[in-house]
Amino acid sequence: MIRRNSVYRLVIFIVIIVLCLASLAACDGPSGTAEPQDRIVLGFAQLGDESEWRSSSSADIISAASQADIQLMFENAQQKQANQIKAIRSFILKRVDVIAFSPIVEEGWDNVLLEAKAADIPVILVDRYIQTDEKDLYCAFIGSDFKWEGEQAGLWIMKKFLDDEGPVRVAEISGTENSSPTIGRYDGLREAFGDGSKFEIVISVPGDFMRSKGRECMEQILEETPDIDVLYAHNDDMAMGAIEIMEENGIKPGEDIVIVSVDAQRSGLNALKQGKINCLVECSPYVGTNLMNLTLKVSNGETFPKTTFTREQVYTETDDFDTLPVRPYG
Ligand code: GZL
Repeated sequence: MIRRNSVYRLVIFIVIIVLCLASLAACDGPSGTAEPQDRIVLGFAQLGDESEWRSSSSADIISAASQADIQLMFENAQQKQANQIKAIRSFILKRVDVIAFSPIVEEGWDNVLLEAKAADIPVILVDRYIQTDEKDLYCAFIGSDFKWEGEQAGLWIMKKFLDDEGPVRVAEISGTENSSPTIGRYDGLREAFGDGSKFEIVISVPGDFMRSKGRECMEQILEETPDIDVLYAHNDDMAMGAIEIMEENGIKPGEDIVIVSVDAQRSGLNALKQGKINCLVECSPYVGTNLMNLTLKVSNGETFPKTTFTREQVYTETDDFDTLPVRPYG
């Protein structure tokens, strides 16, 4: 009897131990709630703070990362490619899950992106493209179609001067040399005009997307080609700098010189309402949410689009200004 009782007690003891172990395994944490999965870590190398657009881009990415519960490592390269490369290398050393960046210029990325590839860390291009002969240095692109933007600027100018027999003299203040937006906006305008058109691009000066350089460029334009009909600026900041110089020289922006700009951020939209800019081609910096969704897909091995273009439109002097967008940042 004693023997049967002790066996019985042993069996009960073992069953209790097994049940306790099973319940511990089922309980994910002290509160019984699931331990938070390790958050995905995204390393983002922003190119700088050169413009209102860039500030909006940074704010949007930071906000979207927080909402997506993605741990964001954010580095600002202050418009230096070497700093962007250094930031990407730091992300590789830290073994982030995904790297994303806005390449300040199109070339010079092969070495660092080959290092990311060797470390098996996927790279997403945001905003701007790269030129490379290497394969698979990045897995996706999110941003704008810059050539489309340039074409829209050209088409609007052609419509504006439809009844003018020409020549129509156009001055251009372009963005950062060898960057995707500058290349696309430069080519797009010229393709819209076509060969032998009445539109003559009499001067093109690089303004690096900065307001201060937009001022310098406009001073150079007034010195070298004073009688222009149109100013085409590759972004609002340079257009605003040019407008300051025009007004300082007694020139009425939007009247004496027709102005077309790209971005349509706050300063551009305000100038449109004031009649100082005649046409704005939108370039959207608001890719944060798309970038986070893409980061999650890439990191989780799900299918994802190789290219995601932002939706953009054209705002002009004839629009109902009450319908113009209100910008969340910038
Ligand atoms: C365009 C972006 C450009 C903006 C500028 O996608 O790269 O850079 O048009 C910004 O305002 O500086």
